[in-house]
Amino acid sequence: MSASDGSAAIRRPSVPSSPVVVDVRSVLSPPWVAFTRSRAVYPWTMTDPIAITGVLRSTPNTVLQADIVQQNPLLASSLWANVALAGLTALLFVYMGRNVSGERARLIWAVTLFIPLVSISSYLGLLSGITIGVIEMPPGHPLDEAVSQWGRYLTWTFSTPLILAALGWLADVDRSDLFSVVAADVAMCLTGLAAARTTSSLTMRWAFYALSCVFFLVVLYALVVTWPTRADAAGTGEIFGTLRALTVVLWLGYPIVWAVGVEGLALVGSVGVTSWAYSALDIVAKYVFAYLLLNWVADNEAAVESATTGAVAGTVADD
Ligand code: RET
Repeated sequence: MSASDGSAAIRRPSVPSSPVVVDVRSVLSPPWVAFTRSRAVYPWTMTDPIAITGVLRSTPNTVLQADIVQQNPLLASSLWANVALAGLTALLFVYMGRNVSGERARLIWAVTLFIPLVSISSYLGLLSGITIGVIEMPPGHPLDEAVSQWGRYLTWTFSTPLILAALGWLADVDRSDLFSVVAADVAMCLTGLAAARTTSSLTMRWAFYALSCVFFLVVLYALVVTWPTRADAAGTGEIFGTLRALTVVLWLGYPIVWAVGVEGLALVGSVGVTSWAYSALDIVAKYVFAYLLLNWVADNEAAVESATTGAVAGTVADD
């Protein structure tokens, strides 16, 4: 599938043409052409702006990387929408938390507030070009090159533990259980990052992907099997059930987007569409999730405070 937003990464032609040597400066006019060098490019890359940016990928310059975003309105809008929403959500959470006074409720509130704050940093990293880049795909991948938003996987290492900590404290799971699940979650994000950054071999990319899925299963097992019992015992079963359903369904969307998007099978060849898919998942998995949680905590502070304090105090809650 080719992108309608003009952002498709470059699909390998079935019959490769011979490379021709051109001076890239002769086909580009913006100021950053000053950084470019003459090099071999393939004729099919000459019409695609992202392809031309790809030609420049060897220049280690975040100005060029930021151009990847600026030249692609669909990609840029998927990032700016999240910066705006995360900002509004953070302000709303500060307001909603103004009357929360119990220690446990405040802990959940603080963790929840950090979810949009981490998100703003993540999206600004992508917008500024620090955590985005064009990478060459290994032989066998349907695309020659693709825009990798590797900063997403990196910052999930910080945001997803916050979500799990909030859920774990709500369900009053014990500290060792919470630690194991968060460790599996961090491993899931880092192996996902490794999958995205591996350019040497397609098999290795999918091996990292598979490993990440194994860690993901550990997280899912806790959310679906072990934590609900704890939440019932803590008296938070109902809200935990709602948030768990939201989390499980939405989190399953991320590996699916990876698999069908530009970094995986490239069934969706547009980086803008792939980015919007992640951004849409983020909006519900983070801001809607956090809003529901905080709203419930603000209205049910007594129930939160009366729960046993397994995770917070390091003791095991009664089943
Ligand atoms: C990857 C690819 C490798 C396989 C798996 C993945 C799972 C990612 C998940 C991400 C959740 C992110 C959230 C972010 C909020 O800030 C890394 C896409 C299993 C589940 C909720």
